[in-house]
Amino acid sequence: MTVLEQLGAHVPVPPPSWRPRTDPAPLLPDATPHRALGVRDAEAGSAGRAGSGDEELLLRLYAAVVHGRRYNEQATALTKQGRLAVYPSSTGQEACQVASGLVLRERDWLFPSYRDTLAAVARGLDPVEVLSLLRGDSHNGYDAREQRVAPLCTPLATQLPHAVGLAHAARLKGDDLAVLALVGDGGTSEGDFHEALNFAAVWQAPVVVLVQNNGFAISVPLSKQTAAPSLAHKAVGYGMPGRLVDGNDALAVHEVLDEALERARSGGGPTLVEAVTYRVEAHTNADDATRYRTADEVETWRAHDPLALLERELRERGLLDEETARRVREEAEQKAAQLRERMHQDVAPDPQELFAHVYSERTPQLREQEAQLRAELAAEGHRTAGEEQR
Ligand SMILES: Cc1ncc(C[n+]2csc(CCOP(=O)(O)OP(=O)(O)O)c2C)c(N)n1
Ligand SMILES: [Mg+2]
Repeated sequence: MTVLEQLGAHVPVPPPSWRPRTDPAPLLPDATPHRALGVRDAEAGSAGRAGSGDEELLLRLYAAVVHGRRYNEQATALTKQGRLAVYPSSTGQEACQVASGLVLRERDWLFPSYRDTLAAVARGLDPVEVLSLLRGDSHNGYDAREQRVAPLCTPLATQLPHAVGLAHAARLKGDDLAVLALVGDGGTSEGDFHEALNFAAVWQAPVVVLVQNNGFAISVPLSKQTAAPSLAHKAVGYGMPGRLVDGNDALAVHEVLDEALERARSGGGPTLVEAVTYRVEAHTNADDATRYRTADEVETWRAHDPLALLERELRERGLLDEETARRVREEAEQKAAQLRERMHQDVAPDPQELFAHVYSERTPQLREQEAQLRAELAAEGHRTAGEEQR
Protein backbone atom coordinates (compact mmCIF):
# COMPACT_ATOMS: atom_id res chain seq x y z
CA MET A 1 0.00 0.00 0.00
CA THR A 2 1.34 3.42 -0.90
CA VAL A 3 1.58 6.33 1.51
CA LEU A 4 -1.28 8.12 -0.30
CA GLU A 5 -3.50 5.05 -0.06
CA GLN A 6 -2.73 4.79 3.67
CA LEU A 7 -4.01 8.34 4.08
CA GLY A 8 -7.15 7.42 2.16
CA ALA A 9 -6.29 9.83 -0.67
CA HIS A 10 -7.71 9.49 -4.19
CA VAL A 11 -5.41 7.44 -6.49
CA PRO A 12 -6.05 8.48 -10.11
CA VAL A 13 -6.25 5.90 -12.90
CA PRO A 14 -3.15 6.53 -15.09
CA PRO A 15 -4.16 8.28 -18.32
CA PRO A 16 -3.05 6.50 -21.54
CA SER A 17 -0.43 9.17 -22.26
CA TRP A 18 1.53 8.04 -19.22
CA ARG A 19 2.79 5.08 -21.23
CA PRO A 20 5.51 5.42 -23.92
CA ARG A 21 3.92 6.20 -27.29
CA THR A 22 6.05 3.58 -29.01
CA ASP A 23 8.08 0.65 -27.77
CA PRO A 24 11.69 1.89 -27.37
CA ALA A 25 13.19 -1.62 -27.38
CA PRO A 26 13.48 -2.04 -31.20
CA LEU A 27 15.29 1.31 -31.43
CA LEU A 28 18.07 0.34 -29.02
CA PRO A 29 21.52 -0.36 -30.47
CA ASP A 30 23.16 -3.76 -30.04
CA ALA A 31 25.35 -4.12 -26.97
CA THR A 32 28.50 -4.56 -29.04
CA PRO A 33 29.44 -2.99 -32.37
CA HIS A 34 28.50 -4.88 -35.52
CA ARG A 35 31.49 -6.53 -37.21
CA ALA A 36 31.88 -8.37 -40.50
CA LEU A 37 35.63 -8.82 -41.22
CA GLY A 38 37.19 -11.92 -39.69
CA VAL A 39 33.86 -13.02 -38.27
CA ARG A 40 33.03 -16.71 -38.67
CA ASP A 41 29.48 -17.71 -39.71
CA ALA A 42 28.40 -18.92 -36.26
CA GLU A 43 29.62 -15.74 -34.57
CA ALA A 44 28.07 -13.43 -37.12
CA GLY A 45 24.56 -14.87 -37.23
CA SER A 46 22.42 -14.00 -40.22
CA ALA A 47 23.52 -10.37 -40.50
CA GLY A 48 27.25 -10.68 -40.34
CA ARG A 49 29.14 -13.03 -42.60
CA ALA A 50 30.23 -11.59 -45.91
CA GLY A 51 29.06 -13.77 -48.78
CA SER A 52 30.83 -14.41 -52.06
CA GLY A 53 28.93 -11.47 -53.59
CA ASP A 54 31.03 -9.23 -51.36
CA GLU A 55 34.32 -10.14 -53.04
CA GLU A 56 34.25 -7.28 -55.50
CA LEU A 57 33.15 -4.88 -52.78
CA LEU A 58 35.96 -6.04 -50.48
CA LEU A 59 38.53 -5.35 -53.17
CA ARG A 60 37.04 -1.91 -53.88
CA LEU A 61 37.08 -1.06 -50.17
CA TYR A 62 40.67 -2.29 -49.90
CA ALA A 63 41.91 -0.24 -52.87
CA ALA A 64 40.09 2.86 -51.60
CA VAL A 65 41.65 2.50 -48.13
CA VAL A 66 45.17 2.06 -49.57
CA HIS A 67 44.67 5.08 -51.85
CA GLY A 68 43.06 7.07 -49.02
CA ARG A 69 45.86 6.46 -46.54
CA ARG A 70 48.39 7.64 -49.10
CA TYR A 71 46.24 10.68 -49.86
CA ASN A 72 46.22 11.61 -46.15
CA GLU A 73 50.02 11.36 -46.01
CA GLN A 74 50.39 13.50 -49.11
CA ALA A 75 47.94 16.14 -47.96
CA THR A 76 49.71 16.39 -44.58
CA ALA A 77 53.03 16.80 -46.41
CA LEU A 78 51.47 19.64 -48.44
CA THR A 79 50.79 21.57 -45.22
CA LYS A 80 54.52 21.50 -44.48
CA GLN A 81 55.23 22.83 -47.95
CA GLY A 82 52.81 25.71 -47.45
CA ARG A 83 50.40 24.44 -50.09
CA LEU A 84 47.59 23.76 -47.64
CA ALA A 85 46.69 25.97 -44.70
CA VAL A 86 45.72 22.97 -42.58
CA TYR A 87 44.76 19.32 -43.05
CA PRO A 88 42.65 17.21 -40.69
CA SER A 89 43.84 13.67 -41.41
CA SER A 90 41.44 10.71 -41.27
CA THR A 91 44.16 8.09 -40.89
CA GLY A 92 42.72 5.31 -38.74
CA GLN A 93 39.21 6.25 -39.84
CA GLU A 94 39.56 5.20 -43.49
CA ALA A 95 37.03 2.38 -43.12
CA CYS A 96 34.27 4.90 -42.28
CA GLN A 97 35.48 7.23 -44.99
CA VAL A 98 35.57 4.86 -47.93
CA ALA A 99 32.43 2.94 -46.91
CA SER A 100 30.55 6.27 -46.78
CA GLY A 101 31.78 7.29 -50.22
CA LEU A 102 31.19 3.93 -51.89
CA VAL A 103 27.83 3.03 -50.35
CA LEU A 104 25.95 5.93 -51.94
CA ARG A 105 23.99 5.72 -55.18
CA GLU A 106 24.41 8.41 -57.79
CA ARG A 107 21.21 10.23 -56.80
CA ASP A 108 22.05 10.24 -53.07
CA TRP A 109 23.66 13.16 -51.25
CA LEU A 110 26.66 13.31 -48.92
CA PHE A 111 27.03 15.99 -46.22
CA PRO A 112 30.64 15.79 -45.00
CA SER A 113 32.55 17.59 -42.26
CA TYR A 114 36.09 18.99 -42.57
CA ARG A 115 37.65 15.57 -41.80
CA ASP A 116 35.78 13.75 -44.55
CA THR A 117 37.92 14.48 -47.60
CA LEU A 118 38.42 10.77 -48.30
CA ALA A 119 34.68 10.12 -48.24
CA ALA A 120 34.23 12.83 -50.87
CA VAL A 121 37.09 11.42 -52.99
CA ALA A 122 35.68 7.88 -52.68
CA ARG A 123 32.36 9.33 -53.86
CA GLY A 124 34.19 10.43 -57.03
CA LEU A 125 35.16 14.05 -56.43
CA ASP A 126 38.30 15.54 -57.90
CA PRO A 127 41.07 15.12 -55.26
CA VAL A 128 42.34 18.68 -55.78
CA GLU A 129 38.93 20.38 -55.87
CA VAL A 130 38.08 18.79 -52.51
CA LEU A 131 41.07 20.57 -50.98
CA SER A 132 40.18 24.00 -52.37
CA LEU A 133 38.83 25.41 -49.11
CA LEU A 134 41.84 24.18 -47.13
CA ARG A 135 44.04 25.70 -49.79
CA GLY A 136 42.67 29.11 -48.94
CA ASP A 137 40.25 29.52 -51.83
CA SER A 138 37.29 31.61 -50.77
CA HIS A 139 34.92 29.39 -52.75
CA ASN A 140 34.08 25.72 -52.59
CA GLY A 141 36.19 23.90 -55.15
CA TYR A 142 33.42 21.79 -56.62
CA ASP A 143 29.82 22.20 -57.68
CA ALA A 144 27.91 20.78 -54.72
CA ARG A 145 24.66 20.34 -56.65
CA GLU A 146 26.28 18.58 -59.58
CA GLN A 147 28.31 16.24 -57.36
CA ARG A 148 25.59 15.85 -54.74
CA VAL A 149 28.19 16.51 -52.06
CA ALA A 150 27.63 19.50 -49.76
CA PRO A 151 30.71 21.63 -48.97
CA LEU A 152 33.05 20.15 -46.37
CA CYS A 153 31.68 21.80 -43.26
CA THR A 154 33.93 23.36 -40.62
CA PRO A 155 31.34 24.77 -38.15
CA LEU A 156 30.48 21.66 -36.12
CA ALA A 157 27.19 19.91 -36.95
CA THR A 158 25.76 22.77 -39.02
CA GLN A 159 25.68 20.37 -41.97
CA LEU A 160 23.08 18.24 -40.18
CA PRO A 161 20.01 20.55 -40.34
CA HIS A 162 20.88 21.14 -44.02
CA ALA A 163 21.08 17.38 -44.63
CA VAL A 164 17.72 16.80 -42.96
CA GLY A 165 16.15 19.72 -44.82
CA LEU A 166 17.35 18.41 -48.17
CA ALA A 167 16.17 14.89 -47.33
CA HIS A 168 12.75 16.14 -46.25
CA ALA A 169 12.41 18.31 -49.37
CA ALA A 170 13.35 15.35 -51.59
CA ARG A 171 10.66 13.26 -49.94
CA LEU A 172 8.04 15.98 -50.45
CA LYS A 173 9.02 16.20 -54.11
CA GLY A 174 8.92 12.44 -54.52
CA ASP A 175 12.65 12.22 -55.39
CA ASP A 176 13.99 8.72 -54.83
CA LEU A 177 17.13 9.42 -52.84
CA ALA A 178 18.72 9.18 -49.42
CA VAL A 179 21.10 11.52 -47.61
CA LEU A 180 24.16 10.51 -45.60
CA ALA A 181 25.49 13.10 -43.14
CA LEU A 182 28.78 12.70 -41.30
CA VAL A 183 29.58 14.22 -37.92
CA GLY A 184 32.15 13.68 -35.15
CA ASP A 185 31.61 12.63 -31.53
CA GLY A 186 32.17 16.23 -30.43
CA GLY A 187 29.58 17.43 -32.93
CA THR A 188 26.88 15.46 -31.11
CA SER A 189 26.96 18.03 -28.28
CA GLU A 190 25.92 20.82 -30.63
CA GLY A 191 22.37 22.20 -30.68
CA ASP A 192 22.29 21.61 -34.43
CA PHE A 193 22.69 17.87 -33.84
CA HIS A 194 19.64 17.86 -31.59
CA GLU A 195 17.50 19.97 -33.89
CA ALA A 196 18.44 17.95 -36.96
CA LEU A 197 17.76 14.57 -35.39
CA ASN A 198 14.53 15.72 -33.80
CA PHE A 199 13.11 16.95 -37.10
CA ALA A 200 14.49 13.99 -39.03
CA ALA A 201 12.47 11.61 -36.84
CA VAL A 202 9.30 13.75 -36.72
CA TRP A 203 9.33 14.08 -40.51
CA GLN A 204 10.61 10.55 -41.13
CA ALA A 205 13.19 12.12 -43.44
CA PRO A 206 15.30 9.78 -45.63
CA VAL A 207 18.55 10.59 -43.85
CA VAL A 208 21.27 8.57 -42.13
CA VAL A 209 23.57 10.32 -39.65
CA LEU A 210 26.92 8.61 -39.21
CA VAL A 211 28.80 9.66 -36.09
CA GLN A 212 32.47 8.84 -36.40
CA ASN A 213 33.35 8.44 -32.77
CA ASN A 214 37.12 8.75 -32.97
CA GLY A 215 37.48 9.20 -29.21
CA PHE A 216 38.29 12.90 -29.17
CA ALA A 217 37.08 16.39 -29.98
CA ILE A 218 40.57 17.86 -30.37
CA SER A 219 41.86 17.14 -26.82
CA VAL A 220 38.47 16.46 -25.19
CA PRO A 221 37.86 12.73 -24.68
CA LEU A 222 34.42 11.19 -25.12
CA SER A 223 34.07 10.71 -21.34
CA LYS A 224 33.98 14.51 -20.95
CA GLN A 225 31.68 14.91 -23.94
CA THR A 226 28.73 12.78 -22.85
CA ALA A 227 27.38 10.51 -20.13
CA ALA A 228 25.20 8.58 -22.63
CA PRO A 229 25.71 4.77 -22.62
CA SER A 230 26.80 5.15 -26.25
CA LEU A 231 26.24 7.85 -28.86
CA ALA A 232 23.98 5.41 -30.73
CA HIS A 233 21.68 5.35 -27.67
CA LYS A 234 20.84 9.01 -28.33
CA ALA A 235 18.74 7.80 -31.26
CA VAL A 236 16.12 6.35 -28.91
CA GLY A 237 15.32 9.76 -27.44
CA TYR A 238 14.49 11.04 -30.91
CA GLY A 239 12.44 7.99 -31.88
CA MET A 240 14.75 6.52 -34.50
CA PRO A 241 16.88 3.36 -34.47
CA GLY A 242 20.46 3.57 -33.23
CA ARG A 243 23.10 1.25 -34.66
CA LEU A 244 26.56 0.61 -33.32
CA VAL A 245 29.29 -0.55 -35.69
CA ASP A 246 33.01 -1.28 -35.58
CA GLY A 247 34.22 1.83 -37.38
CA ASN A 248 37.49 0.18 -38.42
CA ASP A 249 35.71 -2.65 -40.20
CA ALA A 250 35.00 -1.26 -43.67
CA LEU A 251 32.68 -4.09 -44.65
CA ALA A 252 30.63 -3.77 -41.44
CA VAL A 253 30.28 0.01 -41.88
CA HIS A 254 29.23 -0.54 -45.50
CA GLU A 255 26.64 -3.14 -44.45
CA VAL A 256 25.11 -1.00 -41.71
CA LEU A 257 24.98 2.15 -43.88
CA ASP A 258 23.62 0.24 -46.87
CA GLU A 259 20.78 -1.20 -44.79
CA ALA A 260 19.98 2.16 -43.15
CA LEU A 261 20.06 4.05 -46.48
CA GLU A 262 17.81 1.47 -48.10
CA ARG A 263 15.35 1.78 -45.23
CA ALA A 264 15.45 5.57 -45.64
CA ARG A 265 14.83 5.36 -49.40
CA SER A 266 11.85 3.08 -48.93
CA GLY A 267 10.12 5.46 -46.50
CA GLY A 268 11.31 3.77 -43.28
CA GLY A 269 12.75 6.99 -41.81
CA PRO A 270 16.11 8.04 -40.42
CA THR A 271 18.83 6.11 -38.55
CA LEU A 272 21.63 7.22 -36.27
CA VAL A 273 24.77 5.12 -36.69
CA GLU A 274 27.73 5.34 -34.31
CA ALA A 275 30.98 3.99 -35.74
CA VAL A 276 33.55 3.38 -33.02
CA THR A 277 36.95 4.26 -34.44
CA TYR A 278 40.11 6.19 -33.58
CA ARG A 279 41.99 9.17 -34.96
CA VAL A 280 45.54 7.82 -35.16
CA GLU A 281 47.09 11.16 -36.16
CA ALA A 282 46.78 14.46 -34.31
CA HIS A 283 43.61 16.54 -34.73
CA THR A 284 45.33 18.46 -37.54
CA ASN A 285 48.94 19.14 -38.48
CA ALA A 286 48.73 22.05 -35.99
CA ASP A 287 47.95 19.82 -32.97
CA ASP A 288 50.23 17.87 -30.62
CA ALA A 289 48.27 14.77 -29.57
CA THR A 290 50.96 13.57 -27.13
CA ARG A 291 49.75 16.25 -24.72
CA TYR A 292 46.42 14.52 -24.06
CA ARG A 293 46.80 10.80 -24.82
CA THR A 294 49.32 8.03 -24.30
CA ALA A 295 51.39 6.23 -26.89
CA ASP A 296 50.03 2.93 -25.51
CA GLU A 297 46.48 3.96 -26.37
CA VAL A 298 47.47 4.79 -29.93
CA GLU A 299 49.31 1.45 -30.27
CA THR A 300 46.24 -0.47 -29.06
CA TRP A 301 44.27 1.07 -31.88
CA ARG A 302 46.99 0.49 -34.44
CA ALA A 303 46.55 -3.21 -33.67
CA HIS A 304 42.95 -2.85 -34.90
CA ASP A 305 43.97 -1.10 -38.10
CA PRO A 306 41.27 -0.81 -40.81
CA LEU A 307 43.72 -1.66 -43.60
CA ALA A 308 45.17 -4.69 -41.79
CA LEU A 309 41.64 -6.01 -41.11
CA LEU A 310 40.78 -5.82 -44.81
CA GLU A 311 44.09 -7.32 -45.89
CA ARG A 312 43.74 -10.28 -43.54
CA GLU A 313 40.22 -11.02 -44.78
CA LEU A 314 41.23 -10.79 -48.44
CA ARG A 315 44.27 -13.03 -47.97
CA GLU A 316 42.30 -15.62 -45.98
CA ARG A 317 39.81 -15.78 -48.82
CA GLY A 318 42.57 -16.03 -51.42
CA LEU A 319 41.56 -12.72 -53.00
CA LEU A 320 44.79 -10.80 -52.51
CA ASP A 321 48.06 -11.90 -54.05
CA GLU A 322 51.33 -9.96 -54.05
CA GLU A 323 50.76 -8.76 -57.60
CA THR A 324 47.37 -7.18 -56.76
CA ALA A 325 48.71 -5.61 -53.55
CA ARG A 326 51.66 -4.13 -55.49
CA ARG A 327 49.39 -2.76 -58.23
CA VAL A 328 47.11 -1.06 -55.68
CA ARG A 329 50.13 0.49 -53.91
CA GLU A 330 51.48 1.73 -57.25
CA GLU A 331 48.13 3.32 -58.10
CA ALA A 332 48.23 5.07 -54.71
CA GLU A 333 51.72 6.41 -55.48
CA GLN A 334 50.62 7.66 -58.90
CA LYS A 335 47.59 9.40 -57.46
CA ALA A 336 49.76 10.99 -54.73
CA ALA A 337 52.25 12.21 -57.35
CA GLN A 338 49.42 13.76 -59.40
CA LEU A 339 47.99 15.41 -56.29
CA ARG A 340 51.44 16.81 -55.40
CA GLU A 341 52.04 18.10 -58.89
CA ARG A 342 48.64 19.74 -59.25
CA MET A 343 48.78 21.26 -55.77
CA HIS A 344 52.16 22.81 -56.55
CA GLN A 345 50.64 24.79 -59.41
CA ASP A 346 49.86 28.29 -58.23
CA VAL A 347 46.31 29.46 -58.63
CA ALA A 348 45.73 33.12 -59.44
CA PRO A 349 42.40 34.03 -57.89
CA ASP A 350 40.62 37.03 -59.36
CA PRO A 351 40.27 39.58 -56.51
CA GLN A 352 36.85 40.61 -57.87
CA GLU A 353 35.66 37.07 -57.11
CA LEU A 354 35.43 38.18 -53.49
CA PHE A 355 32.12 39.79 -54.30
CA ALA A 356 30.61 36.88 -56.18
CA HIS A 357 28.22 34.52 -54.39
CA VAL A 358 27.82 36.75 -51.32
CA TYR A 359 24.20 37.54 -52.18
CA SER A 360 22.23 36.51 -55.24
CA GLU A 361 21.92 40.24 -56.01
CA ARG A 362 24.70 42.57 -54.99
CA THR A 363 23.79 45.16 -52.39
CA PRO A 364 24.66 48.85 -52.99
CA GLN A 365 27.46 48.50 -50.39
CA LEU A 366 28.95 45.52 -52.17
CA ARG A 367 28.80 47.29 -55.53
CA GLU A 368 30.52 50.29 -53.98
CA GLN A 369 33.28 48.12 -52.46
CA GLU A 370 33.68 46.26 -55.73
CA ALA A 371 34.12 49.52 -57.65
CA GLN A 372 36.58 50.78 -55.05
CA LEU A 373 38.70 47.61 -55.31
CA ARG A 374 38.62 47.74 -59.11
CA ALA A 375 39.82 51.37 -59.06
CA GLU A 376 42.62 50.56 -56.60
CA LEU A 377 43.79 47.55 -58.59
CA ALA A 378 43.68 49.59 -61.81
CA ALA A 379 45.80 52.27 -60.15
CA GLU A 380 48.34 49.57 -59.30
CA GLY A 381 48.26 48.30 -62.89
CA HIS A 382 46.62 45.03 -61.92
CA ARG A 383 44.31 43.47 -64.50
CA THR A 384 41.59 41.08 -63.38
CA ALA A 385 41.29 37.62 -64.94
CA GLY A 386 38.10 38.72 -66.69
CA GLU A 387 39.84 41.72 -68.30
CA GLU A 388 42.80 39.59 -69.42
CA GLN A 389 40.48 37.34 -71.38
CA ARG A 390 38.92 40.26 -73.20
C1 LIG B 1 30.52 25.43 -33.87
C2 LIG B 1 31.98 25.13 -33.68
N1 LIG B 1 32.53 25.19 -32.46
C3 LIG B 1 33.85 24.92 -32.29
C4 LIG B 1 34.63 24.61 -33.35
C5 LIG B 1 36.12 24.34 -33.16
N2 LIG B 1 36.40 22.92 -33.39
C6 LIG B 1 36.93 22.52 -34.58
S1 LIG B 1 37.14 20.86 -34.63
C7 LIG B 1 36.56 20.67 -33.06
C8 LIG B 1 36.46 19.28 -32.46
C9 LIG B 1 35.39 18.45 -33.07
O1 LIG B 1 35.47 17.13 -32.65
P1 LIG B 1 34.60 16.00 -33.31
O2 LIG B 1 33.22 16.48 -33.57
O3 LIG B 1 34.73 14.80 -32.46
O4 LIG B 1 35.27 15.75 -34.74
P2 LIG B 1 36.75 15.25 -35.08
O5 LIG B 1 37.60 16.48 -35.20
O6 LIG B 1 37.19 14.35 -33.99
O7 LIG B 1 36.63 14.57 -36.39
C10 LIG B 1 36.21 21.89 -32.51
C11 LIG B 1 35.71 22.07 -31.13
C12 LIG B 1 34.03 24.56 -34.63
N3 LIG B 1 34.70 24.24 -35.73
N4 LIG B 1 32.71 24.82 -34.77
MG1 LIG C 1 36.04 13.23 -32.64
